[in-house]
Amino acid sequence: MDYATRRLQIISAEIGEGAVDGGCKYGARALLDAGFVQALTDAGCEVQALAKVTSAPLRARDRMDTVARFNRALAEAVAHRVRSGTQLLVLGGDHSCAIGTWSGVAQALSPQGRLGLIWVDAHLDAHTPDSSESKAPHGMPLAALLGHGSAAFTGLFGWSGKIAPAHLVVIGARSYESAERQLLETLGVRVIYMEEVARRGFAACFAEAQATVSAGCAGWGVSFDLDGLDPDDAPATGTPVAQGISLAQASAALRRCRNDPRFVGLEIAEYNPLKDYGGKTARAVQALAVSGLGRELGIQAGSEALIARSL
Ligand SMILES: [Mn+2]
Repeated sequence: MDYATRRLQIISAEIGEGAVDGGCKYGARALLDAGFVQALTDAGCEVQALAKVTSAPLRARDRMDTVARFNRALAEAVAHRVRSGTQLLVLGGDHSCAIGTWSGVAQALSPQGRLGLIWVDAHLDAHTPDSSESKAPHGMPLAALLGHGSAAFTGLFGWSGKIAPAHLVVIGARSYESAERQLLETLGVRVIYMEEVARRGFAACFAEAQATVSAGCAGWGVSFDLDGLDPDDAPATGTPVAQGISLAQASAALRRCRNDPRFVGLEIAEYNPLKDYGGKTARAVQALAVSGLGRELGIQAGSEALIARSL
C-alpha cells in the first residue's frame, strides 16, 4: 500500500475527559474553524473526508469508562479508513486518543504486518492505573498500546500489544515518573530523552527513529503530543514543560514523512484552544501537519515558503 500518494482523511478526536483540564476536547474543532483544511490543500493534499468522533459526557460514567468507549469508536473509524488505503491525520483531543488511533491502525495493518510508531512527547505516557497518582488516562496511552494497564484500553479488537517494543521510539521526554521509565526500560523501548535531543539535534534523532520504526513493519506513523515542543512555540497545550523541541526543528524533521509510501498517518494531540491567546499554537499545529503531510514535489523551496507563511 502506498499511503503517500493517497488522499488524506482527517479525523477529529474530540475528547478532553482523559486529562485533568478538559479543554483539549475542543482542539480539533478550533483548528478546523481556523482554516486547517485550506492550509493542507495549499500544501497539495487532497482532503477527502472529515470524520468526527466525540466522547460522551461524563455524567454517571467514570472517566476510565468514558475514555474506553470513546477509543473503541475512534479505533473503528480509524481502522476502516486505513483499510481503504487512505492516509490519516488525527487531530486531538487529549492524548488518550492515541489508544484508539493506533489500535485502529494496528488492527487494519495486522494482515500485512506490524505497526511502527514514533512518539514525540515531553512525558512518557506509560502509566498504568496502578502507577498513576493522578489517574488521568492521558498519562496511560503508551503503556496501553504496549499491552499494559486497564484491559479496556489494551484489549481493543480482542488482542493486546498493538505495538511491539522494538517498533517504538519515544523522543523528547523530560517529565515523567520512575515507574513509567522502568516499564519502558524493562520492555527495551528506545527512549530519546530531551538531553539527547539537545545534544544531537531533533533531525538526527528523528532520522534514527524513522529507521527503527519502519524496519520490518507494514506501516509506520507519528503521534505528536504538542507538549513535546518548547512552550515558547506551543504554549497552549494540556501540560507544558519547559526546554522542549523547537518548532523549526520539528517541522524540518517531519518533512521526512513525506513521500514515504509506508507513512500511514500523523496524530497531533493536546491542543487546548481555550489557552491559545493569539492563535500561536494553532499555527504551530498547522506547520507540523503541513510539514508531515504536504504533497508537493520539489519539496525544499515550496515547503519552506509554506511553512514560513503558516508561521
Ligand atoms: Mn502525551
